[in-house]
Amino acid sequence: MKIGIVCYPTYGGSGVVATELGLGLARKGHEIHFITYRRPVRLAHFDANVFYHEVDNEDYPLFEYPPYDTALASKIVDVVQYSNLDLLHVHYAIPHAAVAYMAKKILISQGRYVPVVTTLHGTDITLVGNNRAFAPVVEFSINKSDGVTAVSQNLKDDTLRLFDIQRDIRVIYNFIDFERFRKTNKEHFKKIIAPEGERILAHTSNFRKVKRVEDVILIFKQVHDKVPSKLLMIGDGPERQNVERLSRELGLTNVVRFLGKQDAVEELLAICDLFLIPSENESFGLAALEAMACEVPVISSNSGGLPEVNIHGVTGFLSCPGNVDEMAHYAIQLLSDEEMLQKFRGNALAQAKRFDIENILPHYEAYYEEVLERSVVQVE
Ligand code: GMT
Repeated sequence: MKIGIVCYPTYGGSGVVATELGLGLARKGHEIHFITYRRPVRLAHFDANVFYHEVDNEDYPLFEYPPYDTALASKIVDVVQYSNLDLLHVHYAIPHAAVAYMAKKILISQGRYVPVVTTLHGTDITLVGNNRAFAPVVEFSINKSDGVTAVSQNLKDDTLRLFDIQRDIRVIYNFIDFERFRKTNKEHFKKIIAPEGERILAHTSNFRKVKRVEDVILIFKQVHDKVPSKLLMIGDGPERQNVERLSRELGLTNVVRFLGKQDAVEELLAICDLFLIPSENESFGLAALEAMACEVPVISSNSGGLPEVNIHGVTGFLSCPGNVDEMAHYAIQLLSDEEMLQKFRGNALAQAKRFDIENILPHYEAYYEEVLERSVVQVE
């Protein structure tokens, strides 16, 4: 199949999932065309089945906001025509589902039909999409997609609750590539971070409000008071300054390390004992899955799709968003009991295996086939 993939090329989960999906499909022999405004972070190596088309977003003094949507629609039309794509898969509804609809209409006017699959990732529905500034367009473009997938059952339920959706939404879970995310021996590195054998906790995110990054520091403060430990803060974003200040105020400067954006997160996870993700909302929690694949149990909130990934009392513990004391209690309990920690490590790996990319890719392939078949009938 020749598939066009549109996504945000950044460190965000949706861009990561879209890129890994494309690369996985390319390994299976599909021809993949990424259409993005910058080379996606994880698209680092040459692959004969992978093509990259950069959206040329021309700036002009008249524009306060360069018209990304128009540039993207034009690029999609161009790539579909000249690379002869069978299907377009857009990740993150805003604005990609609407832009894909416009491109589809232009192509129809040129006598060409390209079916569009939209994957909903979370904030495009729960946070931004639900905002009145975007809602009518989000609803319309979901309904006009030829296929719609959501990365968790919870996100599907939210979408149906928040919008008037007339089409079926298929749940296809996010996935993990065990070639990359697995526990490797990084003892030398562990000794540098925790020379006294301290426990190592980690958090990864884009440091936006929805992640409740302050809670990570507050939980760690309680843990550190009871268990010798270090915290790795991986990623960057708007809340970073606030949480750096908070960690200084709490006297944690020497035990919390802010590492910024990191490409090889798996190497850091390899030395960790516990992962913290106390988000206000999280449609799936790819970061939690990455930790679990590296045998790191998870203390998370119970919001969104997290309970579909992290199993309470098995792979970690879940509490209501904001319940810092309970999360700290669970963390201390787990880190103080070596036998329990080892058991949870094994459970985390076993649960992560359910989301192995090898198991999930066939679901996307089957869904593409289904959508293509439906589209042929429609066109006839
Ligand atoms: O979490 C973010 O702010 C980034 C966002 C994105 O669109 O990249 O992540 C969303 O998509 C990820 C991949 O499907 C999910 O794992 C995240 O849970 C989801 N984030 C939220 O729902 C807040």
